[in-house]
Amino acid sequence: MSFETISIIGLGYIGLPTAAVFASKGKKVVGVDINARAVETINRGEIHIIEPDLDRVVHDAVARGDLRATTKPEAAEAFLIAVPTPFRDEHQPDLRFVKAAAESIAPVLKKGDLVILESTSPVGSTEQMAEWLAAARPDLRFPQQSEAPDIFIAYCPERVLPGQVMVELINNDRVIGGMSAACSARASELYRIFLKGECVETNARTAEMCKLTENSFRDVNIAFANELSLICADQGINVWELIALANRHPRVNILQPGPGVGGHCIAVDPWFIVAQNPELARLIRTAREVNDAKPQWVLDQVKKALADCLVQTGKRASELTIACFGLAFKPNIDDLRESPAMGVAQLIAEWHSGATWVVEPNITQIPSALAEHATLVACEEALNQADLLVMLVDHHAFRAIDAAQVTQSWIVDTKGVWR
Ligand code: SAJ
Repeated sequence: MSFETISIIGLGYIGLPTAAVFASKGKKVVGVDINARAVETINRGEIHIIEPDLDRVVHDAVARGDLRATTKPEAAEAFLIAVPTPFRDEHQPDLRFVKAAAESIAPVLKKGDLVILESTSPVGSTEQMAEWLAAARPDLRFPQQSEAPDIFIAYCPERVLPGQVMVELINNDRVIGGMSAACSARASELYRIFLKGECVETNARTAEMCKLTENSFRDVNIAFANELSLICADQGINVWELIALANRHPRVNILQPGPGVGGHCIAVDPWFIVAQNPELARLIRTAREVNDAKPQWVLDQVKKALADCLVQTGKRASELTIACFGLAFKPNIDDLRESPAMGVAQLIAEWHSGATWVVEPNITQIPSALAEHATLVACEEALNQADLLVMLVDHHAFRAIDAAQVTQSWIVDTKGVWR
């Protein structure tokens, strides 16, 4: 049976692009979100998130009548759940939104439907979701109850890079973790509607762990680079040169240090592994701790540089201006959420008695968290007038600055731009 109507629950950074891509293939897509404003925005053919090319695809799909948003689930042949899975205190995963999404679709489920969980989730979440669905619909048979179920269920994690979602969504291979082989086959059929990459089938638990593993792999590797940056600073070695040299080895590929690790995934997902296996996940936990400690270390470097500046210039701290370059959570985007650069800028602004300036070419207004203690200035002004420069995000615009324009003697460079 082909899928004529597809419902996406959660119209955020993953759900909305996925909805738009199915609609672009001529499917009738019903997007569901509890945020009424997001629903209204989408139904006007506009978007409430920032992602290159998404606006055009959503606009066209809504204009053709293939994509429609609502706050209440409706009948469909396939349901994809793409809601947030944050963590609570002590880094314990919080599945409350998955539960609410499952319970909201339960009343409209019918024999033959497919339910897919896409949200990053701890191992066992898909089985848990299946239990919630079964409890709500005792009249239907689920994969944990029958080899010939009425409802097919799979876990299929998203793995797209923010900023390149519309390309990666279509081209990346997809891990398909069905609760049975039949569930996997059904889910693969769904993704093949738009996927150019391969559907690689496995079971639900392996697929859940696979998603967590991918982001933990990156976190551990960034932690290695961040730890090297601390050791090199202590040893008087340029970490950027060191990494470039080590990476000349055919089997070495070290990532880049920075002010810490941000975003909504890499700094979160490893904790899901740690929460389930606290005794065993020692390296994964330590990597998180190393990366989370980096902003404070950067502040300490700034304090040392300012102390030196005070001695050399004979000025008071209140007379000196510190300029922070970059606030986004990574280069060439305007997303400031969960950004270590924001964290460092805040630490500096709250500690420093003089002026703190921030340069962020991707925004036009200072974020409220910084407004009280910092000022947004143009790049030129910071280069011409600030006493101490702190490089936090290696945006293209900053890499393009001519070395002759950077005349300050006091620089803390977390990205190796002004090495
Ligand atoms: N970072 C470094 N050094 C590096 C690379 C990254 O410090 O060498 C920092 C970035 O500045 C940023 C953080 O790490 O603060 C995360 O950035 P990222 O580009 O590594 O990843 P995200 O969070 O944008 O997207 C990741 C991706 N996962 C992997 O690459 C394994 C993406 O494919 C996932 O879909 C996404 O998480 C997600 O949604 O889980």
